[in-house]
Amino acid sequence: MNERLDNLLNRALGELASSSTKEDALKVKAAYLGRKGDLAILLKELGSLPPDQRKAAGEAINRVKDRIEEEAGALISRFDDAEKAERLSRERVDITLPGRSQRPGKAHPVTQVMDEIEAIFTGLGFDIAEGPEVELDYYNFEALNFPKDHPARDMQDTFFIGPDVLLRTHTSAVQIRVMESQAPPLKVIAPGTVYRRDSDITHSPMFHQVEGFMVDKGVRFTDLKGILTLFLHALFGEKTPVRFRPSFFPFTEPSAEVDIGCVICAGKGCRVCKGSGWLEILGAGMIHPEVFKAVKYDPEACTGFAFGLGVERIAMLKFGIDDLRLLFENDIRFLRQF
Ligand code: 2NM
Repeated sequence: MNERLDNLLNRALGELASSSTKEDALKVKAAYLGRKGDLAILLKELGSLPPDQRKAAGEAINRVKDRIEEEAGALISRFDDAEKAERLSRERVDITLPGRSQRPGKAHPVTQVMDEIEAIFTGLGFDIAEGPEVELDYYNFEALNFPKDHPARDMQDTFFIGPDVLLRTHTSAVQIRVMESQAPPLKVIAPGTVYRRDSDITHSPMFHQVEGFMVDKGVRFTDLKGILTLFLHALFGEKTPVRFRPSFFPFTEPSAEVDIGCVICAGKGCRVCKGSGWLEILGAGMIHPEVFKAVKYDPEACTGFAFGLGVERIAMLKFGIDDLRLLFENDIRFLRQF
């Protein structure tokens, strides 16, 4: 019996030693320790031994069984450890790789300039007002003292929706609505989208304006000059030259156009300022008594100034954009630059 056990143990250890996979090792283990394995056969034979030899033989079989179990178990867990180590290195995650970054979105250059203009005027105590883009002829023209035959009212310049309904051509219409519903003193700007039947390299049928006004007892042309000069210095820099030229608008008297020294050539004369050294940037004036009458203000009791500007033009000058159409194409490669 002992010799058979020794042989069996040696064979088992030899087969385990030459197992190259976990599956091989499991087969060897089953062949010796399984229910129909070699050791089970020896155990069955115990009954045929003389009674005085059974105990020692049983213990010997158990020692061999324990030894094979121990060796097989150790080998199988070495295969398990090797497989785990291989999987860990194959599935390794490199936590030092930089993450995929996301570009934050930002405001369109026209919106950026609009926000900046609003910040300057709210800093001076102005309120912000809004109004409808589909407007009545009355608010867009009539109350603003545009004569019935004024060329701006022409079908050629204005998008009419009906005989008395149109797309607003300026945000001055908002100013009329504000004055109609509130008494002076008032300091208000109206930023917004406006529409004109104009489309070429320098005109878009849809563009943006900021118009503003201030009404109180004793507002003078010097207030207009002071506030607009301060505004232009805030927007283009303290050293920017500013000049006022006489002009004409139906809703103001007297009226002025406001120029700044050319930001492109510093006043030397270039293509953008057409050699003059100056850029027209604002229209302004003292609000016409007829406008006050339309909103039922007493022109003898209060005075006011008003102004208007085009946002796209200012954005082009501030950012050095030479083609208006770039502002409307929404090409992400262009927009990312601002
Ligand atoms: C301009 C030029 C001059 C203007 C006038 C008014 C109102 F409603 F108060 F009469 N709002 N905006 C005005 C005056 C606008 O734009 C070139």
